Amino acid sequence: MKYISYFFIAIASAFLVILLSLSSCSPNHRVMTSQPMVMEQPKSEPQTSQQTADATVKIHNFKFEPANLVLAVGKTVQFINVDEEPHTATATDGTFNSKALDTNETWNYIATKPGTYPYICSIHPFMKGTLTVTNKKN
Ligand SMILES: [Cu+2]
Repeated sequence: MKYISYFFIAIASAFLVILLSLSSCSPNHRVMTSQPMVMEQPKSEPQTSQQTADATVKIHNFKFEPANLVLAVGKTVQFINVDEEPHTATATDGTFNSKALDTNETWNYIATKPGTYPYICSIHPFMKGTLTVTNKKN
């Protein structure tokens, strides 16, 4: 008789283990099926950097195009790198520094002080350009 009761206890505990594993599975399943639908926020932010730029310098084939740009004070120049290589627009006197721009990345600089600012790409210092900021209000 002793052995039979042990046998039943063993069966009962095995049954309990099965029940527990089933019940621990079912909440996971419920969570997966009843997850609320999250609507994605529409990304319709306008590219303001494009609208506010008054001039553009394209960085193309390891060159600044145009290499010489004249800009009135208060105006914005946008640098855009269309090369596969990263480039920067870095004034040699430290007035501005775009940091590295990846392909198709843009960087805007607002001309704040009249003067002539030679600049290079700090990654490829043979790349040279000049930004001239004038006093004109046009
Ligand atoms: Cu470069």
